[in-house]
Amino acid sequence: MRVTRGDDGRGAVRLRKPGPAAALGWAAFGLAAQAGANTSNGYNLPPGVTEISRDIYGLHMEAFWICVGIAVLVFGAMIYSLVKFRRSQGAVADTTLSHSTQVEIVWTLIPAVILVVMAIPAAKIILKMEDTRNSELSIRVTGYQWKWEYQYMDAAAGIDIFSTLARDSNFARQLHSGIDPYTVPNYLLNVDHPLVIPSGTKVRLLLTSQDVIHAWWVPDFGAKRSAVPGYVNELWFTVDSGKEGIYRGQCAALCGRDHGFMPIVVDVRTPDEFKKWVDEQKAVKPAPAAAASQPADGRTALSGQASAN
Ligand SMILES: [Cu+2]
Repeated sequence: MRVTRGDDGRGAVRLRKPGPAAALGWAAFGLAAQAGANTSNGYNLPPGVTEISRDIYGLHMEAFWICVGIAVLVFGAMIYSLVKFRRSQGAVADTTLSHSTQVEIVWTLIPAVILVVMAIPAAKIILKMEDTRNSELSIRVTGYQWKWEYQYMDAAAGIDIFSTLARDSNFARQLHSGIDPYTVPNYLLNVDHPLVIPSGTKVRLLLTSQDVIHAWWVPDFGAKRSAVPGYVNELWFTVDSGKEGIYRGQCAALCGRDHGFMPIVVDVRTPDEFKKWVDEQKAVKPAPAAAASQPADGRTALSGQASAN
C-alpha cells in the first residue's frame, strides 16, 4: 500500500501501482488509508483533526492496550504452564479438582471491572457526539444515488451544492476506458464540488436521503452517520484551527450499483477564507431565495425568503 501526499500540499492521495503482494495489503487496508489521507498511517485509525476523532482514537487505543495486557497475561500463563508442567518433567494431572468458587468469583469480577472501566469514557464520548447544541454553521446533507447535496444554512444560507464524482475518476472507471486508474490522482476519492467549511467552528450536519440509506463518513473528523429517507440525523464536528486542508471520505452504506462512486471531499478553510468563499458563491450564483425574488414576471417573493440571505 502506498499513500503519499500529493504535490498540491493539501492532502492529495496518489496511488502508486502495487506489486502482487502489496495488492493484498490494498484490499485489507487500502480503503481506510485512502479515506483518511491526512492523519492515517494506513494501519491504525486516524487520530484525526477534531476533538471527537481524538477521543475515539483514545478509546480505541485504551481498548487495544487492555487487549494486549490480557493477551500477555493469558498467553503467558498458558505458555508457562505448558513448559513447566509437561509430562517429560514428571508432571501428573490433577484429576480431583472439579471447581473452585473463589476462582469463579475472580474470573467474573475482573472482566466486569474491565468492562466498566471501558464503558464509562465510551458513554461520555457518545453523549458528547450527540450534543449538537450551540453549533455555528448548519448544513443540510442529502444523499442521492449517487451524489451528495449540501444546502447551507445560517450565515451561508442559500448556497446549494451538488457534489459528484470527479470527471477524471468517472471516465477512468468505465469498463474498457483504457485509462489506468493509477494515473488518476485521488481516484474515486475526488469530487467536482467539495463541501467547504470553516475551521474552529462547530459545524452541524442534518443528514437525510432522497432514495435509499447512505452514510456520510469522513474518518479524519471521527464522523459517520446514516442518511435515511424520511429521517433527519444530526452530526457535528469542529475541525481544529490550523488543520485547514482537504479531507476525504466515502459513502459508508451499501447504497446500490454505484455506491463506490459517491466520495466525500471536505475543504476546510480558515473562517476568513470561508467567509470570502461564501461571498463569492453568493455573487456568482444568486441563492434560490434571491432568485425567486426576481421572477420573470416581475413579482417579488415573500419577504421571509428574501431575508434568509
Ligand atoms: Cu451512498
